[in-house]
Amino acid sequence: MKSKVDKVIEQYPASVFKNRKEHIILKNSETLEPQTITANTRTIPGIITNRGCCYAGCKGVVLGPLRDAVILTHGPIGCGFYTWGTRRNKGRTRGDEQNYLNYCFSTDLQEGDIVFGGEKKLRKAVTEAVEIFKPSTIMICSTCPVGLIGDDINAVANWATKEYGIKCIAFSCEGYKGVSQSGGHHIANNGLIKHIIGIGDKAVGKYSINILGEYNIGGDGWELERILKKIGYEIVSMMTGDGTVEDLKSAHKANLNVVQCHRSINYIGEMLNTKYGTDWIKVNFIGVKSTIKSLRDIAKYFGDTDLTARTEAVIAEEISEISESMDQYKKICQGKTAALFVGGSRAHHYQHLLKDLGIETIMAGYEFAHRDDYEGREVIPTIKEDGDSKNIESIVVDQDPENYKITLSKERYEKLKEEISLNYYAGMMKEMNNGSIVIDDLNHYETEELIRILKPDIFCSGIKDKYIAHKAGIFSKQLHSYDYSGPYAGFRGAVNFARDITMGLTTPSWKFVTPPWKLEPMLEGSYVGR
Ligand code: CFM
Repeated sequence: MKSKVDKVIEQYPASVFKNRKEHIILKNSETLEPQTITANTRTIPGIITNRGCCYAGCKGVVLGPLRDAVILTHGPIGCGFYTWGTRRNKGRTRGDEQNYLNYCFSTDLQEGDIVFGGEKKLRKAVTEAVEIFKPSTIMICSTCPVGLIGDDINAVANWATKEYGIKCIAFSCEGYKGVSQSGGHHIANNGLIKHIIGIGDKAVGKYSINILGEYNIGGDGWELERILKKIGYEIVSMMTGDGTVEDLKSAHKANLNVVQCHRSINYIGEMLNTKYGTDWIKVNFIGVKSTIKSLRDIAKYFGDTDLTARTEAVIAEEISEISESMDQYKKICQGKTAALFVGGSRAHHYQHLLKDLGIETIMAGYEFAHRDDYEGREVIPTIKEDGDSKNIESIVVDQDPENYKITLSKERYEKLKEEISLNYYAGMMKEMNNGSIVIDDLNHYETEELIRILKPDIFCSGIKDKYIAHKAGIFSKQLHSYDYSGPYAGFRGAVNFARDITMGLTTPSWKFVTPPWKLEPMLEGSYVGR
């Protein structure tokens, strides 16, 4: 019998089929060979992809949430504007500190600047920012035309550092570099390691952690902070949701790095491990069961009886607060199916929360993840061609003689490695059900077709494709911005998500939409635009 994947693939012309075949996998738990997927390859021109650009990954994703840095976009105004706040990374001002999240800084390059060069304008913008806002840090982020005309943003950053005695860092994250956002993550991570992390000397306590790859979308980071502080952890820095450069400076002092989004920040996790000896563990705070597991794993790392007892007490308390609501919502959600398509980690993380509600994920895909995010870090040495490696710097760090420390003995490390994801991520594919579909860089045509063939009850994705699902009479939930809701992480977040999903599923609207495949004469093939 033909599989669902075959049915999709056979509709492609042979040339497209050749390009896409290795990006679509039908999970087969029986095969003894590990299943591999092709990922992180350049988008084929002409395909409508949901991916963003390198600048979006650097400025929009990793640097954007930092409150106390002026992040100056060197480019035409659209790039700055569209990466300003639309990702819903939230931040609260503490005391009289600097907070620039409300501002959008851009050099607003015009045609004349593109022809005659934009460096002068950039210097002027830096001067203006210094005079008006007096920031201690300015980060300059390049957009496509800046790379094309060759403005030397590093020279401007060096000049500003000397001239104004501030920290001014240049990020050459022109949109066309690498494959997508993921190249931008790498550039931002390199910059933070080179210029910021390691220069602070804040004294930290025994249970000190950094939270890596948590961007406080819809307030997720605040929910994690609430739970972790209740247990007794000290959060040295959050990278980078509601984060600050000031906190990042002392991130190397923390005793453990807790990694939420592996794709966007695994470079920092690894570099901190090599340079300072800090271990990282992969966690997932999306989902009730996975939050519990993550909290237990962190406690296991520290191996302290009191901390473990406190962890269990907090878990019990939190569960008693939410279980009644979760059970109510579960009654409605139970037995439904979901298809997920998000950037580089949420298509995995959200499977856990959906499972808590009795919803099965039948398809999951990433826009720009790498093979290790699908298959696990063990495949990294076998990745032949990394689409980002051509024009994105890979930096190598050495042990820091003064600050390198080892927290665990060799024996305890080896023992613990068998119990928890220590310096390791297993990827999404291993946890998926037999017969489910894993798909890389899903395009709009495939979105339409897979919705038509699989008919999931929920399609979780983003603003670019949400309405494709709605036109098919299928509820769609945005997992990037949460459709103005959230937080969805941790315990209280799980209830918010359950409520929103239940509302979406039970709204009568879907009954009023006739899916295009039920309309004559549109029985087969693509329906959007007809
Ligand atoms: Fe990580 Fe993210 Fe994601 Fe990502 Fe993103 Fe995002 Fe995302 Mo949108 S850092 S990879 S580049 S979890 S902005 S907070 S939701 S695509 S799945």
